[in-house]
Amino acid sequence: MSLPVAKLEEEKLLELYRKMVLIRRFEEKASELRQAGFIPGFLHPYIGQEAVAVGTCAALEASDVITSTHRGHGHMLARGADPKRMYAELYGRQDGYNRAKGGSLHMIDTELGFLGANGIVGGGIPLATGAALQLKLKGSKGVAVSFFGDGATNQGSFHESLNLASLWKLPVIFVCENNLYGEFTPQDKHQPIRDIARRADSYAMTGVIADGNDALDMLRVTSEAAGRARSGEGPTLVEAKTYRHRGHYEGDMGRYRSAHEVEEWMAKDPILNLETELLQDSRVAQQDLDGIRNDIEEQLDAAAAFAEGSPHPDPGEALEDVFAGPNGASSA
Ligand SMILES: Cc1ncc(C[n+]2csc(CCOP(=O)(O)OP(=O)(O)O)c2C)c(N)n1
Ligand SMILES: [Mg+2]
Repeated sequence: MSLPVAKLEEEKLLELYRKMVLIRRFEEKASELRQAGFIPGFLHPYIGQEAVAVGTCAALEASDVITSTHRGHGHMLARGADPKRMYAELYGRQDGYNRAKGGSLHMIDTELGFLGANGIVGGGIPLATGAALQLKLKGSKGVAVSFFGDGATNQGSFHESLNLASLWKLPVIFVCENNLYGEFTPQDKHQPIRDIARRADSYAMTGVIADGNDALDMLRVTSEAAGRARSGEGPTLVEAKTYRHRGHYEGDMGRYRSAHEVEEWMAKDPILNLETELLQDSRVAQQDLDGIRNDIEEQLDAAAAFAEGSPHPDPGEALEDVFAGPNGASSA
């Protein structure tokens, strides 16, 4: 059951809406820019899953930290990242978040508490667990959140992290985005259970199923989990049931999914659903929503222009900020 819309102030509701539309349009535009040849490499679009990142991050404090996945743009934007510097990173330019050394799969901004996208499936889970240990040892009330997919819950890193986090009562929230597929493999062909939240039982921690297409439900569940974590009660495993609208990566046509299944989930579009709910309740006017959408278009046009105008990095910097150089020499 989600939070009743009536319980949230308009400003907060519109902020949830704005962030979800920002992610959706950022990703759609990134896809166009990639097709037009501006962005090299792989992109894994987050379209369809926006409510998970936005609802979860809305429950966090600025001092909390998150770890992400190969499908990480949505998490980073939900955390408040600047689309200009994100596009510049995707373009491989000097003004990108990591001066073009992170790219889509390893973009990071520790100042935002965004401890990185991660090309290693399940790789962010022990990082968040370690960050939670640090927060606990420092005596802070901070919380670490790890986002990961259904496929990642078959990795050893998931099980090892949940085990220690529960044993040491670490302030961490494990958010599994169950979008029903690991790459091209449906969930019933890669694991013998449907409800991943059940895996919490093995580690004596709270497991919760949430509607991953409902930002308000994600906000409610995360607020409760963060409350437990901050008061020393340890970790929670949240399973967000959701769906990616597009293929695994840009260019994958997703032909392994039935048209019926895709249609069913398209009808549960998290942005359209929030929009309908807001308008039905007359909490906001259509023109408020249109205004938000127009601002986002302008912001993203400016961001793409910024990326295009940013210089390519100097090839002489290639060995800076890396841990191993030629002959094993460290330049860090
Ligand atoms: C350790 C590791 N194994 C395999 C891969 C290849 N790979 C990339 S994404 C992916 C599927 C991950 O599925 P899931 O965790 O459900 O995330 P989703 O793509 O659905 O968001 C795989 C197997 C990888 N990047 N890292
Ligand atoms: Mg998946």
